[in-house]
Amino acid sequence: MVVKVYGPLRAVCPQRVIACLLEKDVEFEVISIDLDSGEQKRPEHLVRQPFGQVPAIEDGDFKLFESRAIVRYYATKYADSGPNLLGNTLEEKALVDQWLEVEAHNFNDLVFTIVFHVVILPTMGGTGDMELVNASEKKLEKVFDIYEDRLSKSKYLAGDSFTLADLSHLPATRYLVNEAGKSHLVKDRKHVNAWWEDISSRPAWKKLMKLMADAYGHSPHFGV
Ligand SMILES: N[C@@H](CCC(=O)N[C@@H](CS)C(=O)NCC(=O)O)C(=O)O
Repeated sequence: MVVKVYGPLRAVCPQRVIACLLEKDVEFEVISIDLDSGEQKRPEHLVRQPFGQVPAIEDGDFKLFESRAIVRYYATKYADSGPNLLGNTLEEKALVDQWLEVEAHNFNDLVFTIVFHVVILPTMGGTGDMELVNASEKKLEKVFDIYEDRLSKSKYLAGDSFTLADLSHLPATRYLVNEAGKSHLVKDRKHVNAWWEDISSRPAWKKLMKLMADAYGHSPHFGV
């Protein structure tokens, strides 16, 4: 059964799901939802995602939305094939959950604010609020300091192996580093930088980058 991922491919939240499907070698197709024209708010899509956002998936008769719930679902469903993205013991699994929560509640919104005001708004003809960007960057510096400390003690966020906790950071960090010109936040921190180099070199992530390049060339436009 080919998994249907309602995208678009360029958006951060669908990329979280696609990165997981590629890690697990699960066949999928991306059905692009046009965020620019507001297709995500139309009744046909609200049936899939009642909050009018992407991603949503259909896997046979099973439907699910919320990107982090979807990656947990596939990491569990295909626990025995491909890399173990969930941790082995109860404690390892709890650490994966802990860092997934950190990504969702301490990291994601700050990155979104920066990318929105530096990349998206100007593309739409608006002017970004640089005071807000600077304030968000200061807060994000502190979050990255905590990551630096953590990653000085363990190779990946939840322990010795790559898990959903790391995977979940890939799409937004790429926008921050590559599109918003904030690579110093990563590069200035030895362990965060090594972690980023490692996780963004994974074959599954490179496959996703190739899909992006094939679809959009070198200018993926915004997609957070
Ligand atoms: N918590 C949701 C957030 C979904 C979300 O923010 N999606 C963005 C794209 S990354 C979106 O649909 N933006 C368009 C909109 O909100 O109208 C998830 O992780 O699935």
